[in-house]
Amino acid sequence: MNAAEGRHVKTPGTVVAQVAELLDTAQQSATPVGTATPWPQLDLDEAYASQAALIARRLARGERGVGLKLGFTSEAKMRQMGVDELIVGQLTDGMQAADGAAIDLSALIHPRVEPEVAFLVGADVDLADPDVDLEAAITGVAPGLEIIDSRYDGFQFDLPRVVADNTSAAKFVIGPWHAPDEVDLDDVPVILRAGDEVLAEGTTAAILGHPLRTLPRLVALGRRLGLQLPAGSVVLAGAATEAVPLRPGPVNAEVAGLGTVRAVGVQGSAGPLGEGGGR
Ligand code: OOG
Ligand code: MG
Repeated sequence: MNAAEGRHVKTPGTVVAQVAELLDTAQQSATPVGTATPWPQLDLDEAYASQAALIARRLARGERGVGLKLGFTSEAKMRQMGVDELIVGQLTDGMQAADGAAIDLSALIHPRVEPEVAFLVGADVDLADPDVDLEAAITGVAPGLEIIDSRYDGFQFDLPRVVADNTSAAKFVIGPWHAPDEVDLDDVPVILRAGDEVLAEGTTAAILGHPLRTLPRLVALGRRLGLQLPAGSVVLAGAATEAVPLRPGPVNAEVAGLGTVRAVGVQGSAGPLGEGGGR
């Protein structure tokens, strides 16, 4: 063994761009990247560079950035996916669905749904400012549903792969907003249901002990990566429970005191709301 072994050799930018293209195409065609696909050994910085290139492709197609999401802020999620580090992904308007909207399952590979707590950023937050206080800029708290859809076959990935894949982000839905000082986020129950059937249960304490604790972590990561949090941005703090497969039919997440957010899985292209959405 020599000292160079185990040290990461920088991956060329063209390879990083190719990874972004591969994952972007996988998402657009709802076709997973197979485990046999040759894959460069990206380190975490390169994986975030690839994520940035992936988002740049979506923005070039006319999508707009609307916020950031955290991943693996709960033990339940880390255990389920076999990873142990908090990660950040980016949200666009193309991923957002209205509360109660139909989610077209045929446009997704193997979607899973998870309950989230969402924050609304009410003012431009300068992440370059070392004294920035993101919590002070939060003007709304809401229950959220995130639909994740790994572009890798079998949801199989390591940390750089899931980061390059924009943390499996696919769709998200935000429920009713509340003023932060009117809600209690301290260890309150979180329940994911399909109709009356409970799919998963947890508490907001599963999210780093308290969802607000995600904010300084997001600031630190966002600063390192050069991300922006303009006024109006949404932040998803991370799932409080494991994710479960998204099936046809209604699904909802309830965060006690915050209310309920809903979506409906539909097979085939989503028709007008109510047509397959109402049952
Ligand atoms: C990655 C996304 C993780 C969360 O809330 O922890 C995430 C995945 O599980 O595929 O969104
Ligand atoms: Mg999530």
